Amino acid sequence: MQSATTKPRVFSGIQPSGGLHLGNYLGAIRNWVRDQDKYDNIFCIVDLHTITVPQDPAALRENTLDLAAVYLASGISKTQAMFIQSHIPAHAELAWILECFVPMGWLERMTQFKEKSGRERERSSAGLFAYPALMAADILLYDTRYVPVGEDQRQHIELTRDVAQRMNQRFGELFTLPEPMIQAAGARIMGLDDPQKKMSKSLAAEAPGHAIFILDAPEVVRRKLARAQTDAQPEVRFPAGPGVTNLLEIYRTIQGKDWATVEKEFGGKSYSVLKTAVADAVIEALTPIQQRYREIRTDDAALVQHLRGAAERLTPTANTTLRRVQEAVGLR
Ligand code: ATP
Ligand code: LTN
Repeated sequence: MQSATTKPRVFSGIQPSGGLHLGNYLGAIRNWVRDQDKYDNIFCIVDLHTITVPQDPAALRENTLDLAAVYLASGISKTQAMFIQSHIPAHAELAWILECFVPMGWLERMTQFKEKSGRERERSSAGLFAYPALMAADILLYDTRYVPVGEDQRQHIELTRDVAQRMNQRFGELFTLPEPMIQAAGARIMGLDDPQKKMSKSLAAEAPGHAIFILDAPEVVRRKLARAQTDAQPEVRFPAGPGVTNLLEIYRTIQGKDWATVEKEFGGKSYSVLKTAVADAVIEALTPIQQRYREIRTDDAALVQHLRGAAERLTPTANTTLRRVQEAVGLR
């Protein structure tokens, strides 16, 4: 099925599982803002996925609104569809049907489940196990062509394609097959405390100096950068070690400069000069986002109304797909 516009449909799912960090911004959100006019986008805040691991209810509510506000503040246009997954019941309904067509063996092979359940497998929720079927439902409900994800989610997109193909073979053309859209050379920002590890929400929860959050105040940004790991050299020299390379990568990505330019700019300079320049660049990039974020969060009712409105507009599309599937399997 074709969407109403001729632009390809893109579905992005983001978990409201905690504060977004500089890696999320430079590696993902900024690119989505830049490319938003090329696609027919759906931005989904996947709260049903987030409860597959224990959450504090008040924090989940707060993180959900925060995520929506940060997206808008970062420049995602209000004309783009952005909604909360649990506001459209068809996601959970289609997920159930898909679960009945996904063999346990496929789910057991999922790397994310193995990693997240770890040694607590017996105690982890059935929802965590079935997570990929819900993700498949998100994508398939809207006849999605492309799904922007990190490399770690490729396996879930494969499973989505596999279950869609399996049902298409059995019942006729029910679903459009989606493709992953993986950034060829997106910035890969590393942890400030350990530049061998990718900056991530989960590591940030354990180590306060690991990540700069999009909503960090300027003095917090400066403090975290002042403590960031550098090299064991007296000044910036090339080839630089991972810590200095990461700081230069942050600076370079924000400023849109190439490597040769930043090497000339910082070669022979002290680490404190470098760190001050990085802090200035980060603060300059984040300050307008934070200002808009604060404005948006002064009116939560309007934000919720915006999200509800998008869900209402998308519901007929989601329900059309759901009905098609229900009829095919004999539920209507
Ligand atoms: P978690 O720790 O829960 O896995 P995360 O911080 O790694 O979370 P995701 O929610 O998995 O972030 O990713 C959201 C988006 O941000 C994805 O498109 C992902 O590729 C991108 N992203 C995440 N971390 C980085 C990073 N360090 N550098 C660049 N892009 C990143
Ligand atoms: N599993 C994804 C989040 C996610 C998603 C989706 C991404 C849920 N549903 C649909 C793309 C499309 C993650 O953890 N990043």
